[in-house]
Amino acid sequence: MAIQTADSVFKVSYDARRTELTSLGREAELRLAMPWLAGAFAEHLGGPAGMVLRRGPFMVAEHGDQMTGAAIVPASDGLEAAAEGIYRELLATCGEFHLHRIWNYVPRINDMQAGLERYQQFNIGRWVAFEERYGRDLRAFLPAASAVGIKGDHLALMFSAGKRRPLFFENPSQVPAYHYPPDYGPRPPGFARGVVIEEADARTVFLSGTASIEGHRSVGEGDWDLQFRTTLHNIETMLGRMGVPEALHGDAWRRGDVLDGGFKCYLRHPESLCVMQEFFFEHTGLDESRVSFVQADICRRELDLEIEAAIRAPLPRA
Ligand code: 3EB
Repeated sequence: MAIQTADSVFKVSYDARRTELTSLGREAELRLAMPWLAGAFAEHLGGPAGMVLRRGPFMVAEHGDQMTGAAIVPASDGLEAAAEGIYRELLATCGEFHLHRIWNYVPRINDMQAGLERYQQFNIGRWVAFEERYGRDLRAFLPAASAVGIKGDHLALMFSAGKRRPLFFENPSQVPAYHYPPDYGPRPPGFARGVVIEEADARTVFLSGTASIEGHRSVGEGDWDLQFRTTLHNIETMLGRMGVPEALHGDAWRRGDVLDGGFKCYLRHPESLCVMQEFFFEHTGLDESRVSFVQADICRRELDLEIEAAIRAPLPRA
């Protein structure tokens, strides 16, 4: 879970000159070449654990029912092969664990290469690896995810998996990404809109990267206000369906109705930071302590904003 705890094993940090994955005994750090803009919410995955181990290209830590890991691979050319290769390794590394959440960081995500956008190449490779592992039913195994741009030329992946099969959620006002029509690429993006993992003492809620998309169409090109409102509406729908509508209300966090976690906003244009902060804080009553902002390209050229959430919430009352 992407939750702040002192004894966490995997740390994600931003503002690195180049993307690096480092490990020192019981700790690993994924340093991302992604500009940090604002906010205090930081990701720490995992829990008190044994050692961080190397498995193929992955650094992995297991802690009870949970597994956390990350890998970086060079990806200047042929993103399709790079994605297929790293996803094949990932699915092998997970073994019997269920994938819950994957963060994908894709260099030059919107560039065209060999006649195809690099994000579309990435989607082909990811899909092929899931199909190889799960066959025709692959859609039933796709985790929550985000896929955004990163500087440099390393493809980076971070994941959270567990022994529990998650509950999967879709947004009825959006076409499931894994059913997007071929206009968006030869193979669809392989992710679920959200997952919930019910543990003994709490629930972990992963909301995938959420953008201004209705049906399968982007909404509000060039209009930050409309993109924000459409995105927020999608988030409200999803958090409602996942049983944590209160997570969008600052008051609920202050009352302790939400245990931990927060939101992360990817902004294509750093100069949109002030207006996006104002939109978010005004509409939700949340503040910098639970909402962070980074600069990243979004996987659709016309979109300027994507927002994700990782939330730990109490079990529903019986
Ligand atoms: C979308 O809804 C916007 O390719 O893993 C959001 C979350 C998006 C995850 C992915 C893409 C991904 O299609 C983009």
